[in-house]
Amino acid sequence: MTKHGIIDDFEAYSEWRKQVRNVIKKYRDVAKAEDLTNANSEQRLNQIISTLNDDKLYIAFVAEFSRGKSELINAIFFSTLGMRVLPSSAGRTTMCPSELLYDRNYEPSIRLLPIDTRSSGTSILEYKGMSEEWIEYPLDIDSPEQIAEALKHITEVNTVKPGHAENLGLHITSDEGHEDGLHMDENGDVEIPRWRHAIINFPHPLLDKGLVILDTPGLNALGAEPELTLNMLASAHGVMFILAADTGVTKSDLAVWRDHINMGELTSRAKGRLVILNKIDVLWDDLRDQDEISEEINRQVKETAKILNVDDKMIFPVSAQKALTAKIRHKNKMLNKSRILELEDALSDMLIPAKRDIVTDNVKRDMAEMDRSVKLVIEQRLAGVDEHISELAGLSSKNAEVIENMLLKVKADKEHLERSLQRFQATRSIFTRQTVALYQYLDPKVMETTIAKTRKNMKISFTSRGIKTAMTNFFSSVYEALDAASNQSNEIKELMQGVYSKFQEEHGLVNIRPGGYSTRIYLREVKRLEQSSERFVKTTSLVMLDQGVITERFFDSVSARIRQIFQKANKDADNWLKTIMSPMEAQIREHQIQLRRRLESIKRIHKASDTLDDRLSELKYVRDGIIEQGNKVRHINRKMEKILAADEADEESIASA
Ligand SMILES: Nc1nc2c(ncn2[C@@H]2O[C@H](COP(=O)(O)OP(=O)(O)OP(=O)(O)O)[C@@H](O)[C@H]2O)c(=O)[nH]1
Ligand SMILES: [Mg+2]
Repeated sequence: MTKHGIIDDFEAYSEWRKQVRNVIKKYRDVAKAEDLTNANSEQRLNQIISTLNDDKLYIAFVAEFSRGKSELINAIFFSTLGMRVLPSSAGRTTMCPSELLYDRNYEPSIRLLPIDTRSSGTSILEYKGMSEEWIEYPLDIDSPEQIAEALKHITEVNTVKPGHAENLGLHITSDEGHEDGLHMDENGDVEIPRWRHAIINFPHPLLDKGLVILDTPGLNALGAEPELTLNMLASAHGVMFILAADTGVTKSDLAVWRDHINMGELTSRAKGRLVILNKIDVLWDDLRDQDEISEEINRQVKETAKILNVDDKMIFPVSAQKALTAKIRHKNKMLNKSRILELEDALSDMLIPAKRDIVTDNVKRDMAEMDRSVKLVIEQRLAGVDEHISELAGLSSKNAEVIENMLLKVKADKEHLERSLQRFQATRSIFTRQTVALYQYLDPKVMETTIAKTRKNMKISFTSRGIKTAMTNFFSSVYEALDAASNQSNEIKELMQGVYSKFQEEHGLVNIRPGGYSTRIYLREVKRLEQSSERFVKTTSLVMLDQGVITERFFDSVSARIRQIFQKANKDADNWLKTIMSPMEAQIREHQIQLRRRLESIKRIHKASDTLDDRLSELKYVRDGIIEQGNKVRHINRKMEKILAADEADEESIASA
């Protein structure tokens, strides 16, 4: 088979994801048809399916201006449009961070968030939920020219007085030699971006399958919009850092690398980064032979690797511009020479298997939990029928007295269960009380108050030290809330464990141990934010004119992230509380059904309306049905395992099986 490019690999990955989704759907349908699920577990299964549906792969392109980020995106992803769609030109071009994605629920369009929204203290993330704040222009998907024209909006600027720029937290540099920052012109005006953020909704096949591309402006937007670094870059699966062969590694390239990409311990996902040495075509020289040129490129790669302190293999020399031309004009030789294919392979080798692993792990974990409770129900059904069979088989004759005794025993069992159920209802109210407390600790609204308080404290303390204290206090409150939630969830778990074991003891139900709720992942995320904040306080100098505004913007994005974490923690707690209750409820329901069935059948024998043999053969028939249920579930599970374990080469054989 030929070597796959990123486009083929990504298609194969989405095809695989579709298979995983389908097999889970099948599981859900079978389990439902066999009455092995309840409202909660169905909801959980649907959730797993919808997570697989909106599974996204984020790739961000980051660099100083004019290194060729936009051109590279055009070359890798958009050459099929037959032209350059993302604006790419000398000097500063992309003026606002631009997300390229596709959401079928919306018409193709470019949506732009005005720059003045920066003064509102509301994050981009939050604005995403307020469609009326964005200016929208439609895209005509049949006309690449119209698309290219509409995308030019991302290059737009406003000319304003410096005071206005400062109020928006945009940094003005007086140092002319400095590449980043805004400069004043001879009239004392500055050019600032017109837009704060752009979302391009475009039905490209890869975007449709969940790829999201983030093109960033070189114009120190990362510094100005901390949300990009804290949120979008931190959660990206891949970050591409671009350098240009004609400029080498400049001071400001290094600053971008150090501040936003190579953040050491802050980004544990070190493998999701690639360094691209673009514009190698400037080294193509007709007077030199191919070997000499390669040697020169290698030399630059080595030097770059040394400066950045990374492995040579992490650096990919390419020519984005030649690659785009070669792809559009179908020039194979030039395409090879552009070396873009090596980069595309590396990109997909790095991202797609990692993404598959994450999906596989999540599905395995979620489905194992689901499967345990389904199997418990089957086990219990089987045990119930078996008990019933041996009970009846023990009756050698229709001795009226024996049958009468049996009837009394089953009745007593049933009453016992009903009494336990009443107790269970009483526990339920304790349970509810405790869950309310848990929700309270994780309440995003409570966090809102803490955020507001911190913001106020920061406003009145303009020293680094004061800001540092406000931040430290803020993080302490966050940790406190998470700790309290953790303790509360342990209490709930213990309560439920007590209820479970009592039921097991008294009614011989299958042994289930409730799972726990862990705040570990949120703590890790908060820790990461805290580290970024510490770095921020340390590196933000007091010399900056607009430090107050910058700090505020920074805190806006920290708090937006915290808000997100609490929303997630809250939702997870909700799910956990459901999973902790539902196996218990499922078992009790099964137990009730069985007792009723036993009572019924003994009554019928008692009234001599049924013979013992009839009842026994009926029960054996029921038993076979239960075994068949187990087989069906096992069969789907095996299929799921096979799909999850398959590597790319096996895929077609599974798809056709
Ligand atoms: N020679 C050469 N020029 C390139 C290459 N890639 C991009 N360029 C040129 O470099 C300039 C900047 O390219 P852009 O794609 O706009 O760069 P960018 O990194 O997106 O820049 P900003 O949007 O300003 O941050 C344009 O004039 C491109 O034509 C390349 O591979 N070779
Ligand atoms: Mg650009």
